[in-house]
Amino acid sequence: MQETIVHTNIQAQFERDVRQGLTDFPKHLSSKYFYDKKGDSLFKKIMHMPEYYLTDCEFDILSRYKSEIGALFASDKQAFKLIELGAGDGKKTKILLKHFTEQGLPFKYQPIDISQNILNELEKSLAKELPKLKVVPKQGTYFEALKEISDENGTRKVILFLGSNIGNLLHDQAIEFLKSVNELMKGDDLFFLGCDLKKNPQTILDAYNDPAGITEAFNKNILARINAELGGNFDLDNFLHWEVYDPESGTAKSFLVSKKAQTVTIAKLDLEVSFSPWETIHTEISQKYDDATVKWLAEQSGMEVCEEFTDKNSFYKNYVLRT
Ligand code: AVJ
Repeated sequence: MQETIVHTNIQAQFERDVRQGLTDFPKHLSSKYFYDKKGDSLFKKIMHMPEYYLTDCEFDILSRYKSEIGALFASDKQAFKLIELGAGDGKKTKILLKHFTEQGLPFKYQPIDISQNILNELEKSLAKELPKLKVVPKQGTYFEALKEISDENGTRKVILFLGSNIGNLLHDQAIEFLKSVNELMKGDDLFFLGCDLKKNPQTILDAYNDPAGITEAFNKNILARINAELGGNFDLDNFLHWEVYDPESGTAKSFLVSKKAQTVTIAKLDLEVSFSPWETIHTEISQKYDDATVKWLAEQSGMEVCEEFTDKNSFYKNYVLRT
């Protein structure tokens, strides 16, 4: 059975955020709005691009260390609930789910995602591929979902947060988020966190700047969404996708840059937005980490790093945190 979260109207929130972001200076829009049906499918394409190394690295780590990870999650063969925040298509998680099922580990799987569309697809594919697995999907944002994750008569919890999704948060927001995770965790509950690491800056820029323009389309999808859902008249060709990476802070930032002076109307918001030539809309951050920063984030949130797994190039790491 599908559990549904009672949320403050998603559409109303979208309208408020768009109005706020496009009337602020400098302008900004949140990357959480990339993910409608089109955005989900563009992100799937990104994960298959040769330049987007993150997915392959995490896939390798999980494949290589699935036994060690299983032993950690099912300590003393105790039953546990595997909760995944931002489950997506579950491609990487399925490595673990399959291995854990084969090993007869006693667990239930609770994927949480903002996209109902993605959850439905995931549930369908799991029913086919792993029919014995108990799946309890939940739709909502991480924050909403976290508030509602119940403590089922003390069953151990293992929370997955893969794909360097934490990288969309500024450190302050990440700490706030990790604190709310920590509040849920007791005893030997675990938090399994995927983090993209600092590396050659060119490798990072290439991952967010593919020549085929898939990332560009993904970034611009937020404008397409404003057009479709809020009656906007953005001409996507009048904007440039621009990526920068600061190797000191480890922050990659995405922008949409207005190629000329232009005015856009958003009918549903009764709003006119003017752009100067080369004015920016900041849309996303993709933070890159190192051990010291992850240790610091964990400590700021009342947790500690107790284990880590990396790939052969040390491009990416999965950290295990406990309270
Ligand atoms: C899904 C947030 C991890 O920041 O790397 C991919 C999204 N943006 N290409 C990332 C994304 C541009 C991705 N995360």
